[in-house]
Amino acid sequence: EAAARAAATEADSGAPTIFDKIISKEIPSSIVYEDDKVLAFRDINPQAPVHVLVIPKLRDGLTELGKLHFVSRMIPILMAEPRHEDILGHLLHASKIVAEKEGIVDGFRVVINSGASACQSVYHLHLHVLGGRQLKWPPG
Ligand code: DGP
Repeated sequence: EAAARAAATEADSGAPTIFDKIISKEIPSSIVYEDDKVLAFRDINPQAPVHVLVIPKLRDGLTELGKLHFVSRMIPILMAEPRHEDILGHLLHASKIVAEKEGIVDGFRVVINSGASACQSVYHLHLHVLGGRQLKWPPG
């Protein structure tokens, strides 16, 4: 648990993340859905038979926040303001499209790990879409 927290804190440097290279396709990923605003791709370390990440294409997870994303320890979802409602809603809607495409509409989970205490490891806003098995509650 301490190691996971340390890794999450380490990852929170404010620098561009691996997801920038996934968006630009410098790093290949298994894409499930893509449109002009979001990209959905399979998690490299799946925690369920279906484990897809949905991310906004613009760095820092939201839109138009400019230099803010270089501020260390900035948790993407905490940067949300009313003007970001469209992209936040778009991300949630995209998770529905992913669930339909992956055939998990009988039961699935959408998760945003936020900050070190939640073991966030990539500081680019992302929704986890998990399904394809019986999920337990509460999560660990
Ligand atoms: P979180 O802990 O919520 O920050 O989740 C980050 C997720 O990103 C984690 O489940 C693993 C995944 N991930 C990290 N690097 C890569 C990568 O290079 N490719 C893919 N497909 N997923 C990645």
